[in-house]
Amino acid sequence: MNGDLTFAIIKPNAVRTGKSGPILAMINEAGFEITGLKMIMLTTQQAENFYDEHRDKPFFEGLIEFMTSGPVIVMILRRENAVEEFRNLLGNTDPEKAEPGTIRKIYAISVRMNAVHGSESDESARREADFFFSDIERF
Ligand code: IDP
Ligand code: MG
Repeated sequence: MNGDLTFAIIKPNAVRTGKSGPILAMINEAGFEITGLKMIMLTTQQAENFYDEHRDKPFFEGLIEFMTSGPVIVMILRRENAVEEFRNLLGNTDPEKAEPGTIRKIYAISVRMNAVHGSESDESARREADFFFSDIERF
């Protein structure tokens, strides 16, 4: 059975351009409950640890530079089959390949600046939520 928790980040390009509100509305309208939320500035070390699996990729350095370029909004989201449903709402990593109506199709400005992160598995959702939220910051 799939879990009911996922973890998301509204990335710097979307926060900077005032898209947080419309993105949060899309998330709520898609049936997700927000059970943790805060705006933070990632340190380089936090961003590198968060994206550890991509350390050897050619885009890693640019990704870390981007993710630390301005405030982000980190969130814990709940709904049935959360990880898969949220990835469906996000659309493809590359906005040119994303389906119409998905968050990335609407708000991404490039593959790197693709507006929102969503966990890829129940295991990474737990790891990522624990990375950013203490017990008393979850509701
Ligand atoms: P995902 O966010 O859809 O799970 P991943 O492959 O896990 O995609 O990549 C993590 C993030 O790294 C992407 O969301 C995007 O911001 C960035 N990224 C991935 N591939 C590229 C690329 O080819 N060029 C630039 N940035 C990339
Ligand atoms: Mg990923």
